[in-house]
This record gives sequence, C-alpha cells and structure tokens, in this order.
Amino acid sequence: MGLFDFFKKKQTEETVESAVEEVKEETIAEAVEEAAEEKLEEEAKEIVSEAVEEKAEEIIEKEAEEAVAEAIEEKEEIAEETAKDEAEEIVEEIIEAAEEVSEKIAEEIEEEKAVEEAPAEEVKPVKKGFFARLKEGLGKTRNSIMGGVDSVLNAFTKIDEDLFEELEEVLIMADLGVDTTMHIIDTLRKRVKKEGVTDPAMIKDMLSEEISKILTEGCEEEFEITKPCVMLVIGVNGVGKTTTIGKLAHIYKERGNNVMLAAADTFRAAAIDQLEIWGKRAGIDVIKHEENSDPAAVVFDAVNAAKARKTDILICDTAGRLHNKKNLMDELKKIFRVIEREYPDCHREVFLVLDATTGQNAMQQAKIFKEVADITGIILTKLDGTAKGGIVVAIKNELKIPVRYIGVGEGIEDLQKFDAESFAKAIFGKE
Ligand SMILES: Nc1nc2c(ncn2[C@@H]2O[C@H](COP(=O)(O)OP(=O)(O)O)[C@@H](O)[C@H]2O)c(=O)[nH]1
Ligand SMILES: [Mg+2]
Repeated sequence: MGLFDFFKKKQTEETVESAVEEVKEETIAEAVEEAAEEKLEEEAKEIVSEAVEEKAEEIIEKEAEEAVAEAIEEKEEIAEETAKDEAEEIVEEIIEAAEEVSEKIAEEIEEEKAVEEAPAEEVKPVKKGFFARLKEGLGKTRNSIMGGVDSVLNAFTKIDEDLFEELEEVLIMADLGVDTTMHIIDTLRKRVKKEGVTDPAMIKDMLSEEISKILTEGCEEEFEITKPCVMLVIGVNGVGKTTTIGKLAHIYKERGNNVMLAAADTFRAAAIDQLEIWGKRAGIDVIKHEENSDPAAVVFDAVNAAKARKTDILICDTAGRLHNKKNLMDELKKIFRVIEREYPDCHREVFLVLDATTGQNAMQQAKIFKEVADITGIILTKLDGTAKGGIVVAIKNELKIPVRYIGVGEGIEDLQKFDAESFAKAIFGKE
C-alpha cells in the first residue's frame, strides 16, 4: 500500500470511527431522554393515581357520612311516626273509655228516669242511686271502722276503762286522728255516766251519733257556687287534681253552665295533655301554654278569656311541688294576684285535693297548704277502695275547712258533693 492509500484508509477509519461515535452519542442521548421521559411519565402516573385515590377516599367518606345522616333521619322519622301512632292509639283508647263511661251514665239516667216514672213508691230514686254509690265506695271504711268497733263491743260484758281504751285504738287505726278520737271518747265517757248506760252494745249508736255530729256541724246549708267563679285546684302531685277537675267540669256543664279549664300545671307536658283529654271528653275549652311556661301567665290568659266569653266557671289546674315550699308559695301567690287584679268581681274558690288513701299524711299536706293559701274547701279523692275514709272526720274536726266533694272512683260521674249526713249514714248507718 502506498502512503496515500495508507492515509486515505486512516482517514476513512477515523471518519467511520467519529461517525460511529456520533451515532453512539446520539443513541445514548436519545436513550437518556427516553428514560427520563419514561421516569417522568411514571412519576406523573404515580402522582395522578395517588390524587385519584385520595379523591376517591374523600368521596367515599363523604358518601358514607351522607348515608349515615340519611339513615339517622329516616330512623328518627320512623320513631316519630311510631310515637305519633302510639299517642293516637292511647288517645283513642281514652276516648273509647270515656264514651263507655258516658254510655253508662246515660243508661243509669234512663234507669233512674224509668224508676221515677213508675207509680208512686216511697223511695226517691235519684237519692237512692247516689247513696248506693256512696255506700259502695265507702264499703271498706265501713267494714274497717264498724268491724273494729263491733269486735271490741262484743268482747266486753260491761262498760269500763279497758273498753274505752280499746275503742280508742280502733278509731285511731281507722284514721280519725288522735285529737278527734280523744274528743269522741271523752264525750262517750261523759254520756255513759250521765245516761247511766251499762250495756256495751249501746255504745255503738252513741258513737255513730257523735261522729255524725262532728261531720254535720256547720254543714246545714248546702254548698252552692256563686257565679262567675274562678276555681283554683291545688294539692300534691298524684292526689287526683286533674281527674277531679274533669269530673267538676262535667258536673257543672251538665247543670247548664259555661265552663272553661286552664292548664296551669305547666310542669310536665303530660299534665297539659291530660287536662285537654278531660276537656275534650266534657266538650269544654282548655286554655294552655307550652310546657314549663309561667303558670300565672296561663291563668292571666284564661281569666281574660273567661271574662270575654262570659264563662260561668273557670277551673284552673296547678302543679303541686310540695318539696319546694318557697316555690309553691311564690307560684300560688302570683296566681292569686293575677286573679285579684284581672277579675276582682269574680267569686273565688280554692279547693285543696287530698288523697284519702294517704291517711294522716293527707292531714300533714293540708297543714302545709293552709299556710300558703286561703283554702275554701277540701276535695277528698280515692275514698273507694280505701279503709282510711275516717280521715274525713279528722279533717272536719281538726282543720276547720269544709269538705266539699268526695271522689269515689275514677269515672267522670264518680265525684259527689259531700253530704255529711249521707256520709255518716253510709259508714255508721244500720244495714
Ligand atoms: N280510685 C280512684 N282513683 C282516683 C280518684 N281520683 C283520681 N284517681 C286516680 O288517681 C291518679 C292520679 O290522678 P291525677 O288527676 O292525675 O292527679 P294529679 O297529679 O293531682 O292531677 C289517676 O290514676 C286517677 O285516675 C278517685 O276518686 N278514685
Ligand atoms: Mg294533674
């Protein structure tokens, strides 16, 4: 090979080499670029997928929250509907019961009418119905007092101090109260001595006479309401205030009066509803506010409504929270002030309701209420089914407040005007 050829070959080799080198570099650069792009793409994908995942989680969370909220709402709606249904059922049941009671009354009236229309007989049918119910209601009291008295008297052949002591025990056990019992026994001792009585059996009639005397004293005139009248019904929870108001409303409406009720026991919503049910039963308007509102404000509205509508008798229910005497006193005072200011011309009655089944406890309640209110009359409830009816004698003798009505059952007709003579006869009268 010549020198030229050698150089040419070398140059060619170099050219090839550099070309190869160039291609190599290019390829590498391309590969690097590609790799970088690939990496970027991968990272981007990763970022995107992360973002997507996060978003998805967020959406799922939100949806779950919404679903839970919806479920709760649905549940609440169902609960509300169930409660409503239940309440409606209860109201229906109560109305049904009331209808039954009124049917019974209608039947009784029919019966009494039938007897009245029957040819002349010596008995007074209406009086008989009333007295029979009274006697039935007082059955346990009668058995308790008279049973005890009989067994003492039968155990003795002569009248001595032991007999009086045992009799004393019987009367105290029958809830006549210690003071009243002492008074009765003292009177009996004096009479036995004065009248020269020796037969223990004679004591029974004397006892009946003395107790009747206590009950009837000062009750010669029949109690009548002066109209327009605002009646305030007070007493401890559960004694029967609302039930008694329902019965009173019925009695006065039946006699042709315009009657209105005020739900001033705002302590529990149930108390307002209960009065409304009685109002509905008797077809009488009930003035009410919301639960926990001011009782005096309810009375304010009721008194003004009664004036505007020329209502004959407005009967106000109240809450009896005796455990807080100061509150009770303030609440009652405020109510009295409202009545005095808004309706000075109305006649006022303050009825204290006492539960006969609580015996001497009822006396304690009466003493406390006497301190906070000018009680004009006592209504003694639940005399049916209790043997503690003797409490009437203690109330009459010790409190010096007249007993106006007595409750002898839960029905709308089971409230009787207190007739001392009939009462004494129902317990002590001969069979
Ligand atoms: N056996 C009987 N139950 C009565 C009489 N008066 C009321 N009740 C019952 O006593 C309970 C309490 O009565 P309620 O009027 O709500 O008492 P308040 O809390 O004083 O209003 C109810 O179950 C009444 O039905 C009654 O003369 N005889
Ligand atoms: Mg009540």
